[in-house]
Amino acid sequence: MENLDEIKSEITGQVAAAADLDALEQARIGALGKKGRVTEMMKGLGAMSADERKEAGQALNSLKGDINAAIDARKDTLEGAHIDAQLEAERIDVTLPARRISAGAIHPISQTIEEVVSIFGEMGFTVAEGPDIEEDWYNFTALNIPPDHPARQEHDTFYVNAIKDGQRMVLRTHTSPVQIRTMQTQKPPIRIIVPGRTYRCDHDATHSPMFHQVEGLMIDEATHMGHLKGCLIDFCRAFFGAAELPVRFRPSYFPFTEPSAEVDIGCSFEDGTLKIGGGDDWLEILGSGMVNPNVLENCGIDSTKYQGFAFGMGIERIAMLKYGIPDLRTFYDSDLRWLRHYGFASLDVPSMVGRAAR
Ligand code: 2NL
Repeated sequence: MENLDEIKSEITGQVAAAADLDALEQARIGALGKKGRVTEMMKGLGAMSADERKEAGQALNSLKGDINAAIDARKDTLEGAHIDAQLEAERIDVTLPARRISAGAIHPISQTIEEVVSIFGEMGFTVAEGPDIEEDWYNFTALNIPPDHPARQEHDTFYVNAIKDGQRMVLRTHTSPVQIRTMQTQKPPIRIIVPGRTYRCDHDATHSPMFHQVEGLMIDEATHMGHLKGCLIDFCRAFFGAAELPVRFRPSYFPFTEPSAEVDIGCSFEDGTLKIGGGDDWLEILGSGMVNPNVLENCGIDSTKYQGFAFGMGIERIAMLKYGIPDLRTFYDSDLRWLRHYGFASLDVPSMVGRAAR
């Protein structure tokens, strides 16, 4: 037999010199693999006498054990080095300042619509929506405004090129057409709240060609003026957050309601600044009335069996009053500094509660 000590130092030398796990595996195969050096020597044992075999077998087994021990030790070292290298490569500096998160803000118009819808939602109203481009009949005629009615001029209507049934289509001048569509398709009792964009050809400090309205409609067999008053008084007090807010109903006229009433809330002007609640002044908040029987009949509802009330308000106006926004035009400027000032946080991010991030 060859000199086992020399073989051992040669192989353990290769093992110790293996630069990575692949090289180590090659060294193992070279010694202990199917055709490895030590394996080949094991094969020679069969040709020996019993005494020789015993001695050589023990020596070879001991050599095998030493080589395996050297491989295991080298493997531990290489794996440790691999993990150290990985830790070094993936090191992160946790002391670096975090990236800035710029949070968006809810526009005051959206916030105000949300508030109105939620107050009427608690009273059992559900939201209804409809198209911005309407047929003349839904915007005017069904609402008891016939073609020659003077109210048509007051509405400063935008006409569009599209024509349906010989009639020019219009940009809706109020959200009432949605109530008309609802009355045509749903059976009473009806309780809906209708937020949306509306359009009138008018542009100055207090008018925008596009603005927002919320209208409401309730129809049932025994709905009366008392329901209208209770519902709208509760709304005004909830919206302005004043339980004792004075609310006044002032006779008015709309073609689509009879009787009609404008709703005012109590306020005062001290040193030119408006204070809502108390005082000896009044501020108009919304228009309302009992739905004109002609309107019910136009929608196929039996006006001898059903009656109801309706109301409408301008969102920009009530948002300006509640949040102290002085200029209507700023709603549509898309000025981010304005939005950061008047906008609302969408999430309760600890440093931004109640307002947009600065
Ligand atoms: C206002 C006044 C109002 C209505 C809207 C309405 C709708 C139907 C039937 C009857 Cl379908 N009425 N809407 C009624 C009274 C007043 O709005 O000043 N809006 C800004």
